[in-house]
This record gives sequence, C-alpha cells and structure tokens, in this order.
Amino acid sequence: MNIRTSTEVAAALADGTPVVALESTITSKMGLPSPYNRECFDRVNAAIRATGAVPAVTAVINGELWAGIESHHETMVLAAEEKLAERDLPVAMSAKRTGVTTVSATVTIAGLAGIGVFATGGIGGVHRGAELSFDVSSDLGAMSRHPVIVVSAGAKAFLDLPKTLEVLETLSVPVIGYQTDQFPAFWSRSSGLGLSHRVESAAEIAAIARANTTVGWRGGMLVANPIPREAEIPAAEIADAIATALVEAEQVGAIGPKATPKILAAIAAATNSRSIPANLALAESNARLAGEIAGALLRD
Ligand code: PSU
Ligand code: MN
Repeated sequence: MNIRTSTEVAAALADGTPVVALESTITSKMGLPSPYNRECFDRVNAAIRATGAVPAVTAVINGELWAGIESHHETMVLAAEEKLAERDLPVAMSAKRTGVTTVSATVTIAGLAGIGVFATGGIGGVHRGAELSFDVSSDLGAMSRHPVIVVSAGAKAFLDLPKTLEVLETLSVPVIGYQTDQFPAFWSRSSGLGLSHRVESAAEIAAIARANTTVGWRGGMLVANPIPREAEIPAAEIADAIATALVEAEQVGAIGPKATPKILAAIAAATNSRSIPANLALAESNARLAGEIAGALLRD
C-alpha cells in the first residue's frame, strides 16, 4: 500500500488497538494562529490517548501520504503552508510536496489506511452565496465516498448550514446528533436546525456504522457533537463577528481554498480571540468522542 504510518499506528492497526485519524489543516497556521495551533495539536492527541486509542495525524510529506506521522515530523507538519484537499493529493504526490490535509484529504487517507474514525473541528460545507459562487467544500463529496466516521461540531457557522444539510442528504451521508436533536453550529451548541437522528452513546454510533455496512453503504457518516457548554459563544455574538469577517474576506478577494482560512482569522480578530479557546475546546471534545467510538467499534 502506498500509505506510510508511524510505527505506533502500524502496531495498533495490526493488534486491534483503536485508532483515530486527525486532520492537519486545523493545526496549521491556516486553521489557528501560533501558538494555539500547537496547543490544539497537543490537546487533541492527548484526548484520544486518554480513551485508550492511538492518534493518527494525516499529512503529505515529500509526496508521501502519512496516516500517523512520527514525532520528528511534527514541527514540519505544524509549519506546512500548503492546504491539500482530496483532489490535490495526486499532484502533491507526484511533485513530492509537503502539505496539510483538509477533511476531504483526511477521509481519503484514513480510508486507504483502514482507519474508520476521524476527529476534526468543523467540516467544510456549502458557503453562503453558493448559488452564485458555487463554493461547496469537497469535504461533503469525500464523506460520501470514503467509509470513515467524521466527528465534528457541526459545520462552521459562517457557512450556509441549511444548504450544507441538504447536500449531505442528497449525498446520502447520515448525520447523527450526539446527545442533541439539533445541528450544532461550531461555536454554538445549536443552529436551530433539527436533525432526524439522535444517539446518546458511542456504542450506538458504532452500531449504526455496522448497519451501514450491512445495507451496503460504502461512504462515511457525520457525527455532530455540540461544543461543550462552558466553551460556547452565544449565537448573537458570533453572528456579528461572522458578518464582519465575511465582509473582510470579500474585500481582500479571499475565494476558493483561501476563503476558509481568511474567514477563520477574521472571526478570531472580531471576537478578540474568544473564538480560539472555543475552537480548541470543541476539537478536544470531538477527539475524545472519536476515541470512544473507535473503541466501541472494536469492542462490541
Ligand atoms: N475546521 C476548523 N479549522 C479548519 C478547518 C475546519 O476549525 O481549518 C479546515 C478543514 O481542514 C476543512 C477545511 O476540511 O477547513 C475546509 O476548507 P474548504 O472550505 O476550502 O473546503
Ligand atoms: Mn471551497
């Protein structure tokens, strides 16, 4: 197989220890400003370990796909400046480039490595104004084609969340609320949009994943895990910051792959950095739940 894994991840996959994939864009400068990107990296890795699972950070290093980097790669991966989505992987491989992976690239690599659970912050989705810009994240299509459970705090609130849910339905990606009836909005526990499916435990998520295999579903599913209550930013406050950030991103012409990093940075500025601890807390909480799901998948 054309996938490299750390010695630890290779051993875990071989002996049936749970493994959780992690993306690397959120822990690059495009996801969080330094030093919070390193703090996020350390906290999500520790949260997965605390559940007894092994973290597998995905990245592309000198053209090779890694599912579980070695510790000597960490500094380079945290500093990498190229954001790679699924379609960028073949180009980065042939040109022997180094870059960080988005959700779409991570589910691709995790699927190839046989890792069935992945924790992120928030998935990409349908951008506001997509009816004119056509900006729909490749994360959505990738989740429908790779058999990986994605644990996220919903989708980022600057997206068009109703349209994001519609596209997930069109693509047949199950969306499961973890201890919630509503789709979370990243910094806030709820978007006000109802979900059809709710579970209370990691074991129920594992059972749904197994049933998906029984019905022949070859794609993944989205687990929507609301941000911890104590870290939540009230929806009205974040709404103002989002409005400011979207105007700023438009003024500097941040479109395509540059849009999400620019909007995230502008929201951090507009909230006096309050968005950052919220982002760290939700990523950590998603990592913990993903570790529990990976354990439940192997146990029962
Ligand atoms: N969530 C975060 N920070 C991020 C991202 C998500 O809290 O940096 C990244 C993820 O890697 C996601 C990507 O896959 O943004 C989506 O980018 P785009 O909208 O260009 O598809
Ligand atoms: Mn896009």
